[in-house]
Amino acid sequence: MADLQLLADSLIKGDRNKVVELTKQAIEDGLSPKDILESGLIAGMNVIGKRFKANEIYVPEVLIAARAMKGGMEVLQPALAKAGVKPIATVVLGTVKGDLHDIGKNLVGMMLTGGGLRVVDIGTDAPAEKFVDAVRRENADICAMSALLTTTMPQMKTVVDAIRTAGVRAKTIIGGAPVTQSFADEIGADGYASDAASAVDVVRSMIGAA
Ligand code: B1M
Repeated sequence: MADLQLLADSLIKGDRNKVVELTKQAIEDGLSPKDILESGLIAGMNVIGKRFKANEIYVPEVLIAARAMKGGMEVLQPALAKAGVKPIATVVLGTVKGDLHDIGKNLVGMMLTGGGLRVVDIGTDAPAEKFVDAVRRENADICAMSALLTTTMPQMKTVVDAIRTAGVRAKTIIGGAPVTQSFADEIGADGYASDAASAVDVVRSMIGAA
């Protein structure tokens, strides 16, 4: 019988092959796709998030765990769709106009995916219209922005304003090395997170799923 704790532990170790094998086995054994996702893959990713936040592990370990998670998700996705399991919310994520840094953004995306959210990544150097279009198209709950340059931080206000003017229901969250809570307050963003693991907690509380 498939062991979901072993699945979570294998994800924490970043053992992609084992994660793929155990996910397949769990499906074959008839476990519910929702349980495999929540008690296996997401449970493992939650541990990674907590350890990353506590500085017990660093970016490479998170990336390796996220790769393992992706392997498991590829196997699980068709079963989830068949079972009608929906992601808890949709997040449009991008790095703002003028900014090409994407390592942190990608980490945030991986952690959000690991937290059970659907992430639509619109890439780097994304102007406000691209955020608004994606939020509309995907009927997104959250519009998430990353910026690594002090010179591109003002773009976040442009996006926050554009989202508001567009009249879409999405809430906004910002982050990135130079970004602070007080800047988020100043530009009227709904949320701020200092790191990828915190982004999951903040987004979950923004959608009332904390
Ligand atoms: Co650039 N760069 N860079 N760079 N770069 C910085 C940011 C800089 C601090 C270096 C320095 O001078 N000490 C500096 C910015 C100075 C400033 O504005 N105050 C800088 C500069 C000046 C530049 C250029 C202008 C250099 C030049 O060409 N003269 C240029 C700009 C290009 C552009 O964007 N238009 C440039 C270019 C580049 C590279 C292309 C070479 C490369 C980027 C490669 C890539 O991303 N694919 C690069 C890199 C790698 C860096 C440093 C060294 C590392 C950034 C990084 O990836 N960190 C950086 C110096 C540094 O930070 N030590 C630097 C690791 C990553 C995991 O952390 O992105 O902070 P971070 O993400 C964290 C959190 O911030 C948070 O979670 C992540 C994980 O916990 N987070 C969020 C991020 N987004 C979030 C969103 C959220 C929530 C949390 O909610 C939505």
